[in-house]
Amino acid sequence: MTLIFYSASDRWDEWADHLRREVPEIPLRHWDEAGDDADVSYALVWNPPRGELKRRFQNLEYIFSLGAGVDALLDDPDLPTGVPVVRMVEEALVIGMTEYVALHTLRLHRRQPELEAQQRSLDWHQIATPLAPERRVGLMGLGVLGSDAATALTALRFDVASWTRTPKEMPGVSGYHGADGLDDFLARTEILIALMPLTDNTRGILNASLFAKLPKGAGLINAGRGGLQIEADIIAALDSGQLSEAVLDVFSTEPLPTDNPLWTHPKVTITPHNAALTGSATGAREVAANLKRVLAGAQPHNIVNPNAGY
Ligand code: NDP
Ligand code: OXD
Repeated sequence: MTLIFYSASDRWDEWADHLRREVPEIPLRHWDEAGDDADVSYALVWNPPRGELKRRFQNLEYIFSLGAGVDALLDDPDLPTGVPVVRMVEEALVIGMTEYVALHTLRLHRRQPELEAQQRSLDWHQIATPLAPERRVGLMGLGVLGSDAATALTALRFDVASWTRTPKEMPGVSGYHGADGLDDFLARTEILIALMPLTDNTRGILNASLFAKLPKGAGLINAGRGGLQIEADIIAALDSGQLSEAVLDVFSTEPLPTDNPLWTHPKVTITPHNAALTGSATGAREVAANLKRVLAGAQPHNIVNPNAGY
């Protein structure tokens, strides 16, 4: 019942320490270490080489994702069939994302990028902004990450709404859902924050026709997935003034190629997919708790619904 680990970006030594402390009863090895692949029951992975989980591990019972988003895993046409995928839900991701959302919502709300441009040209010029209760912020996605961000935004007194796939109620947040609720949600949203998974239903949703339904000069923050956005439409909307600013953490191609025009656009803030990073200590604790559930004969929490894609 070995647990195998693969990630090109997460530190194996840290994860190994934490996992061995949390679940010493489960043998652990790195993907590249020699061993009997037939013994592997669990995989803990981020962007593993396509097709390899199926090719190597015939007795897999669960695939644990090191990230909250599982789009890349589910996109593998050779993902082992019938093996449940479990997504990452843990507190470092939640806290990190809420910091990111609060930081950039406040930056856009207070028109901080314009103040920074003024400083660069030695221009002393006050910009008056409304107070938070008069600023309408809209979250696309009110899941584990979106709901914590919404709690912080409502504590800052923003006027917050959410748009979700299924009806969602949260105190202090106006809820919209489904295709029927989208236009009303967009019409009232001055700062739009995308915190949705990338699925067949959300791919390319941040496009020209959606931007046209926002009030002119709205701000955009995308910390969900690059595949949600059409980059050329963002640039066109910024150039026409339909969008005032875009804060982008995620891109269709990562790292963002150096010749991509988003890098140098004056109204774009780029961050390198670091809105929230899975914590090795906190993440290992959650994986261990799930493995203990499995050893006790129960199902792990946070199993992905393959039909919904998240
Ligand atoms: P959850 O699964 O908890 O929440 C997803 C939310 O998106 C839910 O509210 C869901 O609606 C909504 N949603 C899904 N599909 C649709 C749709 N078709 N229309 C409208 N709403 C939809 O995910 P998390 O909050 O944990 O994570 C969200 C995403 O954030 C991840 O999938 C990942 O892509 C991204 N992420 C990015 C990171 C970064 O550093 N940039 C770090 C971590 C995650 P409903 O409530 O009805 O189910
Ligand atoms: C995630 C991510 O999905 O880091 O966890 O993007």
